[in-house]
Amino acid sequence: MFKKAIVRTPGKSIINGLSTANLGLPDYQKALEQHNEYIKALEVCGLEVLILPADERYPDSTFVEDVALLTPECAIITNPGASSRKGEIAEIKGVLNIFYSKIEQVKDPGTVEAGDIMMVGTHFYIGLSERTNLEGAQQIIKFLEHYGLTGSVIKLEKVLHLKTGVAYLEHNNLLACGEFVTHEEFQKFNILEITKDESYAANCIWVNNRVLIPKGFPKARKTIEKSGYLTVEVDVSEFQKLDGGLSCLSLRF
Ligand code: CIR
Repeated sequence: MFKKAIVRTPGKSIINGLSTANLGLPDYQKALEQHNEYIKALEVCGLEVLILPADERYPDSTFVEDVALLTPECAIITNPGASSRKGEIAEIKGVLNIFYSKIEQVKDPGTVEAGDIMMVGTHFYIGLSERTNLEGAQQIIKFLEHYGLTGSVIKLEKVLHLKTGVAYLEHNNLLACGEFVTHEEFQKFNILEITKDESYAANCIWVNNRVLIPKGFPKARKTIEKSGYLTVEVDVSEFQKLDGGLSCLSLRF
């Protein structure tokens, strides 16, 4: 169970965020409203949410998930592969000091964005992507092993981050889309398939027996509800325009 979450309010500079989505520019006001709804949804799931102020210097800083991996044993600050996002790590350090006494940090030439890391109990799958390299993944695995946890790497073919296409919903259930549906490493899970036309909905988050899902993906919602979960729908259209999903918007621990 998670108790807390950290989020960062989007800034006006969000319109300059990185994107491959081709869905147009995000609307700042709408993004703010959606962010508030997202916070409320986390609170509905029982989380106490720490809301960090907007940081205009970093257009993608609302995607706070990417800059740290939070485990029950330690926090690991990442080293984003996107150069425009590197400065975000200095900002998160001070915040994590409040909650964690054990803090590690990925160093160059290793790069990692934690959207590439999926936690399954005490094991962490690390996607090798354009943002996360093998050196970075190996540093993460070393830190994890130091604290009695484990990690392994998964090669990505098409998606931005591992969790763009896969989400662990506990109880051995794995939401998966595209390249991950038949991925060898994931066949031990009960795969709940998300069809390609609703691929954005593969990025859901399990929070204390509920599943937050993006608004507007009825097939995905049905699949998840049929598996016994209560869902909470959140409209995150403005973040989708920047390739960001539900998981990217918070650090949950
Ligand atoms: C980026 O490209 O870095 C942001 N526009 C989106 C980050 C999404 N984060 C995630 O999937 N964990």
